[in-house]
Amino acid sequence: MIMKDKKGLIVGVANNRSIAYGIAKACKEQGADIILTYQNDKLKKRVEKVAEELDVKHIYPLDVTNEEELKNLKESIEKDYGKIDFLVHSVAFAPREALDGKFIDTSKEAFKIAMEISVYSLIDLVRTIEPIMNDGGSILTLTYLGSQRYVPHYNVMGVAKAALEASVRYLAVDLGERKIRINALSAGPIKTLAASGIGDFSEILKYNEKNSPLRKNVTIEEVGNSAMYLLSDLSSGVTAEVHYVDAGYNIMGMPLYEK
Ligand code: 0WD
Repeated sequence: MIMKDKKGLIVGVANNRSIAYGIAKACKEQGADIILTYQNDKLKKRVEKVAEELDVKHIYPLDVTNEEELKNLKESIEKDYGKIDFLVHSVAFAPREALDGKFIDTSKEAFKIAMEISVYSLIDLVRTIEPIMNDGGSILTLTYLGSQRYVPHYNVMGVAKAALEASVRYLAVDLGERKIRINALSAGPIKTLAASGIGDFSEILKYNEKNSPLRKNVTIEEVGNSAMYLLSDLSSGVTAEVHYVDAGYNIMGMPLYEK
């Protein structure tokens, strides 16, 4: 049991198709004790279902833009669990109109929202939770190739993910003093609630399946297993890294074609 005696907070489960659910399940299967949050009352029921399945004792409300909820979360975890060993940030959002059409038309408002929810939330969450993490703990956030390359419709979210990956590097130095590690996992496209907001997402899925070295799309189980490695002591020498779990798609310089 790779995660035996480890306790961890996983933020970003919306339902049982979420990447965060795949991560929670993989960690649970390896013996971890999981703590979950729900964004709002609309999502609470679905998170409760996941909690029941994964034997999660407590779920707490957390909208990452709500400082009061964040403060309460830290206090509740400290009271109910004591110190924890790992933290997963699997949250992103941009207004729908910014994920379609041209990047040049991104409004200042959409830019601010995308940066606040998808990037600043990591810094805020890490600063708040770090005092209740054990030395040698591990933190993981979720990113996407759109941070490095042009991907149709990803637009402002690509810019946010670039800022997220840079934040991981800066946080890694601050956290390294306590041997706490932080990494980003860059997942290939997966059909989830968040992904359904991206224009023509099914085309992106088809293209990746056809053109990745493994000729397939990845599953939340595959992402979950790789995430579990990064959250476990098996990766104790790894920090500030962006790890691709995308069936190899990121190395392609040209689409595959049939002769
Ligand atoms: O193809 C994909 N699905 C990929 C997703 C490829 C590569 C990376 N990712 C990233 C996403 O950008 C995100 O950072 O993985 C992370 C998780 O996304 P997901 O699993 O694809 O999507 P989903 O199941 O919808 O979970 C994201 C959740 C939200 O769901 P909705 O769809 O309702 O926005 O993030 C949470 C929420 O539960 N979330 C928030 N949580 C707290 N406070 C907030 C907020 N303000 N906003 C969104």
